[in-house]
Amino acid sequence: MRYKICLFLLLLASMVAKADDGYRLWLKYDLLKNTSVRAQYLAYAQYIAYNSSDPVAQTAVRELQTGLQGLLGKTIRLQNTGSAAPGGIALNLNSTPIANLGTEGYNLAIQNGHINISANTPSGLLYGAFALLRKVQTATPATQIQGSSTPKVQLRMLNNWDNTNGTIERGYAGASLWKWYELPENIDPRYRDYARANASIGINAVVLNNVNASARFMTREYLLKVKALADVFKPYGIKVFLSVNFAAPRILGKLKNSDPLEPAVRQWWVEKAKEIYGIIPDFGGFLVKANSEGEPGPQDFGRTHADGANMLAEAVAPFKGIVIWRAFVYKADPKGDRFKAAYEEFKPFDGNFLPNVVVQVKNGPIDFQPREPFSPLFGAMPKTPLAMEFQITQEYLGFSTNLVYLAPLFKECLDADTYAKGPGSSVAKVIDGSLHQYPISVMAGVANTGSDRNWCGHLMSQANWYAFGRLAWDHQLSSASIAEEWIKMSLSQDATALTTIRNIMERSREVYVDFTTPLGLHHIMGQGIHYGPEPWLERSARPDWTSIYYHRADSIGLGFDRGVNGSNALGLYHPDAAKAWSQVDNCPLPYLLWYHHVPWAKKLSTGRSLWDELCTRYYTGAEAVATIQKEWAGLKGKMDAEIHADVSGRLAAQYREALWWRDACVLYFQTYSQMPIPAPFTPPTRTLEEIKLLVQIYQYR
Ligand code: GCW
Repeated sequence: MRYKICLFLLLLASMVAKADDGYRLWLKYDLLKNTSVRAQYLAYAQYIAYNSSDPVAQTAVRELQTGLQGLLGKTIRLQNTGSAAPGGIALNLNSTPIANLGTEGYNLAIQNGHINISANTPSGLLYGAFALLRKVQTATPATQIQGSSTPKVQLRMLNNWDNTNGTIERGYAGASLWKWYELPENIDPRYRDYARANASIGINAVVLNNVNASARFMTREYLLKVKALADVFKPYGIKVFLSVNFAAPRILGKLKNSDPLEPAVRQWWVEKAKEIYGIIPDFGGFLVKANSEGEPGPQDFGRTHADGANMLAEAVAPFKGIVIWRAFVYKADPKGDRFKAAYEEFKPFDGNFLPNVVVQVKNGPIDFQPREPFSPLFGAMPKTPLAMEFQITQEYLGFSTNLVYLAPLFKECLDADTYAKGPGSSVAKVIDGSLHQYPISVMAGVANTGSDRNWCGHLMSQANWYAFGRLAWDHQLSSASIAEEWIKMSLSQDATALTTIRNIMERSREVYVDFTTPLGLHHIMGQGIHYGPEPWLERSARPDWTSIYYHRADSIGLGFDRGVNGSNALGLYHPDAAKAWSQVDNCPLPYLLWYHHVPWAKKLSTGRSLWDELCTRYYTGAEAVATIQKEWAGLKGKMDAEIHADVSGRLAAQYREALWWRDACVLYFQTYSQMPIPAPFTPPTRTLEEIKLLVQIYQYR
């Protein structure tokens, strides 16, 4: 009897162990199912040789050994020599640097019967090791691994919006990973797992705390905690940065103000920088949100963004630190156009920043909407390195109930043409520094990680973290190829599953746009929480936090006129870029209501009136979620059951939300258009009042 119970428990344990909770992300390293490819790599699995004892190189060795042992099902011995005997893998730090590999690139080659991973630096070896692992994981034939790769952007960075109390601003995957109260003494093993996940996709910089920053991070007490994290990240090639509160000299230093031209204030920062670098010698620098949404800044004292940024830049310059100054600024002006705010405040300072200042610009002119045109600042600041700020966390994209693959959104912005130096001046070329020869290049993503067991809340949102890293490394990768890699490593290598999931991912963002903000609508979501529809929002603490400010619906039509007769935000772009959007008749439909106030009855290129097209998008968008649900249901048995069930549940929730959006928006805009819901769609069964009440349950305030 006892024996039977034991057997039963063992069986149960093995079943439990089998269920996948998503913790391992894309780094599962389960035995490679493709036996022929596995055999190809087994031919190189006798040893891993290395010639560097640097901690980062040692990480590469350890990761490669752990990963390959799992994937190939074989113990692999380590060898501390540069041996090039056949049958193994050599991690080889070049004794003479190879020019085209730069400081972080790597080369993979098969030579004399062994795989050779070579690089000029330990970080290069680490990225080479992860690249080889990726090839094995995705069952790439060994004959196809050769080649080199170098990152296009220098700092590939996550911005965590984590607070000292353990919450995360706009975080939808649990609490902060950083346990401030336990640090620096206790090191949660998750810190290391976070670092390895980042390193595996090429991320080499992390801002730990929210840009709405507590001054506390500048205290010695907290800096020691930060050092503890930096020590965990360093062997993974990751540098730590902090967001700073501009008023820290007043708050912590008891100075009378934080005026950047005040000598005592400048001295306070000089001393602070010395203290920080004394504790964390390879500290990266500061990220600053100043004079934005109530945060303190130089303008509080009649000074400029350049005055503020340069003061901090001077303080960190002796230590090779940098200052990343955010351009996310806008003033409450009912007559103005928020679209133009960042451009108007920053463009005049081009050329006035010190060389170690980077200005970080959100991808679009407003705020991480499901679709935005690229910010007009890209291409307009040739003398100031501009960093890209993408948002990986889905603040306006349905939190962690919605499946939205963001690589198409990132690519759309990166591939857009600014025409700054003629055709082909893409945003990507601005960001990677090649267009204007910026000395520093940065791509940042606001992180979607948290304490949820699967890190990202929605399992499919792991793909957004992954895609961000891959694109920061190489913005020329296609969103489909990134999706494929991720699916093969995270979900399934079954050919039909792969195609189905990739197709779902590739269209998911467009589906989300259709059922929330089609045709260029924007910023009509629930106030404050930014969840669910609230197009009827008329009053708020600021006019530019309402919905009516953006959609401008009236009895004539819908949309924001940003042309010459309107706000003329279009005039901020290079004329060749603006040309594509400036005429209502040939403005691409995804951007139509961003730039034009269009009559309800106006015939669009689809042959339908604006009103009919709007309804069509809301209805087909919502139904597309139902289709995705069905397709996903068909994948049962093709992947881990727990993961499949979790995504199914979230898709069902997404469909419920899609119906809210559809009903809320068509009923609300109908009060202006006064037109019927076109066939074949049936009008919502609930009233506008009913949907308002329903949605209000979520708009806690
Ligand atoms: O997207 C908005 C968010 C704020 C955020 C701000 C910013 C950190 O709603 O929560 O604050 O942007 O980017 O500074």
